[in-house]
Amino acid sequence: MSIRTITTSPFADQRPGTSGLRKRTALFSAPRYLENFVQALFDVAALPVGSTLVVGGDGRFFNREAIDTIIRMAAANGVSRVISGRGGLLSTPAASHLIRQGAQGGMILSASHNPGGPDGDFGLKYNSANGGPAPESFTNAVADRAGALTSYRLADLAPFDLDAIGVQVLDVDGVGPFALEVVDPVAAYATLMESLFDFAAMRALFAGGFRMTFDAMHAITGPYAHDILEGRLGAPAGTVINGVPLTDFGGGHPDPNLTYAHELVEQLFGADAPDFGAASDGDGDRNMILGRHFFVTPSDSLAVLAANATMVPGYARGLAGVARSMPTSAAVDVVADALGVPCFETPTGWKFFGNLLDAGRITLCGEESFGTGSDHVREKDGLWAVLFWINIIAVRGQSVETIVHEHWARYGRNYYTRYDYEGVPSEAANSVMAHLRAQLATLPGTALAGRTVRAADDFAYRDPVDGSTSAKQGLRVLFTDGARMIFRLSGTGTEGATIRVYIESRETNPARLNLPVAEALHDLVTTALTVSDLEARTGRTSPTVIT
Ligand code: VG1
Ligand code: CO
Repeated sequence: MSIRTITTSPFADQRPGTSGLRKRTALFSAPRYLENFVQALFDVAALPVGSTLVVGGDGRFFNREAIDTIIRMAAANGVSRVISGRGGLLSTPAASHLIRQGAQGGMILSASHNPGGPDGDFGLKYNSANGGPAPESFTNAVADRAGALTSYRLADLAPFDLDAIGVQVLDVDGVGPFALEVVDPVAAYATLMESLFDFAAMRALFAGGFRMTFDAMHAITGPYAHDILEGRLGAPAGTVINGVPLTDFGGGHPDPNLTYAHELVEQLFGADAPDFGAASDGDGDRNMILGRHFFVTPSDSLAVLAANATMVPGYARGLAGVARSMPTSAAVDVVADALGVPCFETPTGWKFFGNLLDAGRITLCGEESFGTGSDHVREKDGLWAVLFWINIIAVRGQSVETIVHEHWARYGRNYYTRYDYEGVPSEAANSVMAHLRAQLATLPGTALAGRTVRAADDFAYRDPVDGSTSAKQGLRVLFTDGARMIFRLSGTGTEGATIRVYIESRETNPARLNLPVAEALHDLVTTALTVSDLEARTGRTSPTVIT
């Protein structure tokens, strides 16, 4: 089979955002769009001849067709082996693990929590040999290359079968043999989980009547959760709901939050609720944790995992350090302080944790957006977080609610909420940010919401490992009592702009640890809306989603 060079014209809009390139499916599947971006990735990655590439996705509409094209382009760009999951399926953390087992890179096909289908979204992210999302220097170079390409390379391979587990050797003229290796998407990942958690104790917990519901939201984690929870851990059949991956996620929004995972939320807040509830997103890297009639905010979840880590075999030796994204609450900072380990504050997006993890400076990290992970892979990992919680519950023998309440009593509570305004016209969103930015210098020292502003800035990050810098990562207003208001624009949306407002206040008074979140944060929220002039500038009187 021969290699063809096909003429193309460049695309100027292929700049990856917070987590890869995300666009409407109709655009991604338009002629040459995917091909152009993939060629730009190969050109910038400059993989040595003979490299191995992992390719897989969350099974959304266009997953298979995209993988088919990527395999042919990989063969034409010097890759000699592609590893994919059966049917082209791989969760994001499982793909990260496979890359780390010896590949030179990977391409993950997903638009994560965004809806899929012909009218939904599609995405593609490049991960480096460490298994993590490529750094900003790489994604910027890809965007430049994508805007300048004039041709791409494709090999006319003999037919291959993405559903047949095993190695298929396909010949490429003038290059030699090219191998496609199709693996069980779950096996290696499940083995990794068994190496980290006390499966015997967790099996005993389920055998003792512990009940949970895991909502896979018709996305990628279904097969993983069936295998690990119902198979290896002996949870009763029916523990996993919506466990069959569908190309359109059953028409749903595969975002594990209180709004979109409503079936799960109804169970956990209803009569006869199970002990524990959890959900993951489209590509399996996010997690939502629920107890009976109880919601754990992702920022608190990270803090609880850090505080209890040594109960879990994989982390029994303790933590080297922790990290959180800037808008994530400082709950984990308090735990790090108590443990005497460093805590790093990074910009939003998992790629910023990569260097810290590679350098062994952190063991756990997380984001407020339902993302938690560790040095076991280089992506956040939804099912891993769920197993971590089950392991802690098995050791402590307490409910989720008791564990969190004891945590607040010991470390204090960081009340937290996030308001998302989706689909705002870009001009209006930019005007809100410009209006805020213009005030930053005047805010320190002023009184707002009954507090005093300590500092206000546009968050800039300097990577402590390689010294690279990233500017304009979100506007922060920091108060002397630890409260914060943060404003940033999303980098994962595909329609207009999304404004995110993050509000936090710290409470250590034992009499005030159990207020409704809306009450505890009421004054700060009102102030944030006033200072930003958000409602007048966007015409929005309420957010699309409140977390
Ligand atoms: C959002 C979250 C961010 C997360 C990113 C990718 O980005 O806020 O914390 O890393 O999604 O998550 P943004 O730019 O829209 O705020 V995933 O699960 O979509 O890969
Ligand atoms: Co995701």
